[in-house]
Amino acid sequence: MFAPLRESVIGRAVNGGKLNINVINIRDHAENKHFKCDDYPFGGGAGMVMMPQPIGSAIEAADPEHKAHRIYMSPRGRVFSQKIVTELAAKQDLLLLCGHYEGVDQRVIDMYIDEELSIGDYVLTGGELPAMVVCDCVARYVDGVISGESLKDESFSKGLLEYPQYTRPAVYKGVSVPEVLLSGNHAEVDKWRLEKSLEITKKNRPDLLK
Ligand code: 4G1
Repeated sequence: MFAPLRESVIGRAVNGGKLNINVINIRDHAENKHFKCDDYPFGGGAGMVMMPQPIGSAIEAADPEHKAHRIYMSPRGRVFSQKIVTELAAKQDLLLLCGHYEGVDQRVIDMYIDEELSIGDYVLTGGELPAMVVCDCVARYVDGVISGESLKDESFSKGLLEYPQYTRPAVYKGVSVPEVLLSGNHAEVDKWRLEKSLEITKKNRPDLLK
């Protein structure tokens, strides 16, 4: 499931030794004959719950001295944001637990987890994609993963959605790039970009303007 983290920007950073991503299969820590990791919920109801033993053993093996900030990816968590990315980027080690089925036994959350994070309000089959979202966002802040310039640019435009971007050719299928971008007038370009940012933000994310 975590193959995407071996590709592109994050993959290159991993291969270049800038950061380590250690993927652990809970099943490898199951102490029962068939490596079973799920069971029926006490109290009844639909679906299955992840058993505490394989998860507890996996966490104790991965982080025996509780050096990592331990996160359970869960729809019950506080909602992930760029603010939280910068918080997490300050930590030396993160451990991300992913649920499946109806989630994990509450006792492993109470015993092992520091906080719960959600990437948003929709139903998923598991916490793996959310964990990859957190990895991708936080990895960008690890030294040497991307240029410091790219990180600076985000705080610059903070609060507004981004303006439209264009590259060569100046005419594509008969459609020209906005004239101002070819003018060489940097003050006019900045003014146009701010106008576009405001227009797009007003239309799609009026909440950001309040
Ligand atoms: C009730 C969404 C259940 C889902 C209400 C964002 C979703 C982990 C996330 C669910 C998950 C809503 C997330 C739901 C997630 C156990 C395994 C929980 C998958 C699971 C709105 C299924 N951010 N969802 N339940 O999706 O793990 O982090």
